[in-house]
Amino acid sequence: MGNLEWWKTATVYQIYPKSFKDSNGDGIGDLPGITSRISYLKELGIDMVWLSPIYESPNVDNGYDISDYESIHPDYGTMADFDDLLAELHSNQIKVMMDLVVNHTSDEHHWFREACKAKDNPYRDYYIWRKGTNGQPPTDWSASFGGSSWTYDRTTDEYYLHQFSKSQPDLNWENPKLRQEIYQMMRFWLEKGVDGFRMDVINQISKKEVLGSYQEFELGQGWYKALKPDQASVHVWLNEMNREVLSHYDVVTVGETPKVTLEEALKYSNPLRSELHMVFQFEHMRLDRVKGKSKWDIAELPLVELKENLSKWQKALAGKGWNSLYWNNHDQPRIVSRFGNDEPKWRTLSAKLLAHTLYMMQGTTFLFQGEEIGLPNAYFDDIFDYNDIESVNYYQLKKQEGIPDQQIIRSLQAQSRDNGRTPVPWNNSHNFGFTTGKPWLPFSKHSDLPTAEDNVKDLESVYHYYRKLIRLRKEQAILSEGTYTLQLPENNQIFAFSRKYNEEEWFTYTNWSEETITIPMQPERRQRVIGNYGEAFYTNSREEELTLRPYEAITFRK
Ligand code: ISL
Ligand code: CA
Repeated sequence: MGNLEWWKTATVYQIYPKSFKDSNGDGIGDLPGITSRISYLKELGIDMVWLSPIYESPNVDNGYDISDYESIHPDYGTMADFDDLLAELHSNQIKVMMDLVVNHTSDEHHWFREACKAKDNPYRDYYIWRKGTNGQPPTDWSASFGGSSWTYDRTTDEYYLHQFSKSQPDLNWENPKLRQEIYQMMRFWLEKGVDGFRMDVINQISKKEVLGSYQEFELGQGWYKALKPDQASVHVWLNEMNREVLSHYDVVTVGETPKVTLEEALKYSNPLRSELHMVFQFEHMRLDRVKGKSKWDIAELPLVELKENLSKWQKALAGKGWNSLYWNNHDQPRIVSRFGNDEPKWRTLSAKLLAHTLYMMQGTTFLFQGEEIGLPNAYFDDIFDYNDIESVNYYQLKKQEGIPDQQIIRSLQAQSRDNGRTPVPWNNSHNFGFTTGKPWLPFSKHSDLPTAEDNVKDLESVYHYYRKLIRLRKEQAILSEGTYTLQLPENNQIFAFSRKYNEEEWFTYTNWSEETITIPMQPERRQRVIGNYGEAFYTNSREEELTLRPYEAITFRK
């Protein structure tokens, strides 16, 4: 392969530390737990680990509310445990990406405590303050997890802005001193040797342009519509961050950018602009809902729209920016339960199909813990099992509106962020080998839970399929560099596309249904690269046709 940047053929594995592996029996996953599983990660073949926040935090939003950026939460261990983990991963050629949460801090952060003391406190301007109007918040914007996005501070008689919970006050990026503090904190981690950052809601750090306008919004959606992301200054600040910090180290960066458009993603990931390497876009995560409604109004996935959408991103960023490729993270339901089929009969096949489809595209692949074994959704049917602040607030709100429990639980089962946060089942021993104590969150209630150990033993498992795909992406330049063309765009059961690189051409066919389907195919395309039904494919079909079995995924080369 040519001089392609290493991260273009890489797979990044996201760890949600709380649920990965507990080492001391307190029911909470921790850093030594991660260190104890490095050989599992190494075998899988991943290049980099992204750690969800491990910093000091009151855990109102499970660590996305940070009270000290430069210390480790005691639940996860000590700084020495972190240094060990980093060294061990590095000696296994696995890089480390940290979660950078700098749109907001926790309200327990020292900066915010100071800021609340007085209007002339030196930290006051690290946050965003406005006067109320007639005893009401300055605007009627709603926060992401419910309630107003303004909270009143009695001492100084002003409101502070928060796009998320009231325990997550938004930082004021207009303040150059604040920006320098953040850059200094980033250097602290870079000097330790970390290899990159995933930047939480980074496209929402600029608010100046919209402060001052008043609009009415539905609860939980307000900030989306009011506080427009991707303002011009975001690009200016990222460029500054790049110049002052990132460019001095060998790092990879990915911005989490909810609501990002193609046009904006092209800016963030254009190498000539020196901002980020890539962003997480969310359009494909919003297709299985009632149009115009919130994520809780679930609908069936329209495959044709998913194909259109992913293909649009493939086409538009090719040669101009770079795509991230993901199905799962700690905010999303499990993909095998969501876009696949988690009935015992189909779970393995459909999990492989989902992996296959994504890993044949162009971009950097992100794999979320548990996805590599086909872990299904949580299926909690008791409201007390839910932990996530967004889910709990949603339940309370709907309850007040008089919506029956059953209906609320149905939405939570489909969309709760807890779906992605259940502990990893490692083996079939007590508590699935995750902890000797009581797990902080129940395991998935699905009747047929896969375990990591069974997956490793079984060469036909989802895990081994991911292994093959991850390796293929490193060996085959066509996957990182080839052009992409959607095939059969109108077909609502088959997702098919081709890749082309120099003289080489690959054709991927995936059947997203339980039916056996025959489609036209040129006869010369019959050299199999990889498929989820093992070696054989339907050879008894006519030469110019291909028959795909339920959830079959296969790639041919010409
Ligand atoms: O999960 C969501 C709502 O269902 C998303 O809209 C999510 O809030 C958004 O993608 C931002 O997520 C990130 O920042 C949040 C944190 O709660 C998420 O876990 C994090 O990934 C605030 O820090
Ligand atoms: Ca622990």
